Amino acid sequence: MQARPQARTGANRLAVLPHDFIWGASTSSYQIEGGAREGGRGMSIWDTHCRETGRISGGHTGDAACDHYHRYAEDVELMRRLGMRAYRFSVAWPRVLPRGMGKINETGLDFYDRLIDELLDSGIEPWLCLYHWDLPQALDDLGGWTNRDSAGWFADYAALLARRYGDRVRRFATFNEPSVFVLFGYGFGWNAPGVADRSAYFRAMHHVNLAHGRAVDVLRSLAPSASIGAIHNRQKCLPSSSSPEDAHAAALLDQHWNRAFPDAQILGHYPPDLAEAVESWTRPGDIAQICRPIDWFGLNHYAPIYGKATVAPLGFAWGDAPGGIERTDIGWPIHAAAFRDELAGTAVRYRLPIYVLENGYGGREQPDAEGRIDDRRRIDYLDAYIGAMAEAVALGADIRGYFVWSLLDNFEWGSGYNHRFGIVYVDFDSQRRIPKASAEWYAALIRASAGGPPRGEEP
Ligand code: GCO
Repeated sequence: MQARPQARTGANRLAVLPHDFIWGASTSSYQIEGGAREGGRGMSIWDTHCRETGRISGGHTGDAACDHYHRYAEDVELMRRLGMRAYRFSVAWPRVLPRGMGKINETGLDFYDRLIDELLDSGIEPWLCLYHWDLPQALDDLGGWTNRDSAGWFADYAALLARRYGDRVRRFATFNEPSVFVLFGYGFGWNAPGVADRSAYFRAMHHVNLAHGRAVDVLRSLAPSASIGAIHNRQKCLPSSSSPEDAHAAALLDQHWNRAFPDAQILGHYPPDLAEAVESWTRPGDIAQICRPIDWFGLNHYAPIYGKATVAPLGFAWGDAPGGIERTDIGWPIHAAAFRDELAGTAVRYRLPIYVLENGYGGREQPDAEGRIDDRRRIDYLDAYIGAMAEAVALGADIRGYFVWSLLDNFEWGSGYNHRFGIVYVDFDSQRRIPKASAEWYAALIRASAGGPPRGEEP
């Protein structure tokens, strides 16, 4: 048994957190479920993407992933043992509607019934994300998010989930990181469906926003106790160099990366440099349909990102961080103060309760000779970032939960299984789970988090 690490974020720093502060973990369907050909599941755009040569490191796919489809009870027990109060997961749209619409797959619905019931029986609150990037391939064949009908497809999918799970699930997130899957999937072409086209990018941006608003209406009407939000990445956008061109590119990247979706969904307008570009796809009443009242802001954050000048159609390119900064084992910058500032800024801009629904450390750790994983760098990262979150609370940000990314090492998109984000190690050959030192540290932190004064009614 590994030495039980003391929570270095002193309990006194956590005293600013509300007494009902929620500690949890997050995952996503394509990254952990596996069972890609089981139980009637249909193809997703990521099944297709992984089969395109050169797309994924090592030719890895999500076919087996963490085999959560079969091992979900074991994984829920892990969370219970670690003292987690909540679990954010996503439903694989093609597992419940194999062609994205029409014929329902009862076996797929049954899987999430079992998962939700296992969580509730273990005293863990299910947080259900409707979409974490695995669009049914059959809908992509109809244009996917570039097709304005996608808002209706998504609303019908939301209705199916609300009717089936609304009696047991209160927390619903419409989308995970829309700016990432739209920019990387339709702007840069790096992620599924691998399109790099300016027009497709802005059509997808607007239709995903429309789909969000349509789903909020459906959830409100079919799951009356629903507490609804959306999950957005919020990261400071910095220039790769001191050139004025890179500064302009970073400012433009900020509008696309941080504001294209929350500004439309919460403030009721697109950022200035995007409004004209989406105008072609906007119809009267669209903004009112997009901007529907929600209950909380889901915030994902790892590190600042960098923009640089380019002649490419979007006017910015993905830049590198300058040398000489601290980085994780997979090269991501470490900058806890930027997290604090992002939380404080988000609280002021959107004036919603905030739940941190992703934050974590990407590494490459392997078990030592005794089979232990002493991931000290992950503990240091989590300690620094949770401390920064507490500082943001002390500055007045209404932050009500923290969900570590991730419970398990999992399929990290283009990096396959090479980048490990779990506090629990997964041996992908045997599917054995090994809690890392960070898991025990996180459990100790949860116990130490006495929390401060109540904050009134939860949203
Ligand atoms: C994202 C996704 C997660 C990632 C995690 C680490 O932000 O890309 O929400 O699916 O796995 O953020 O990159």
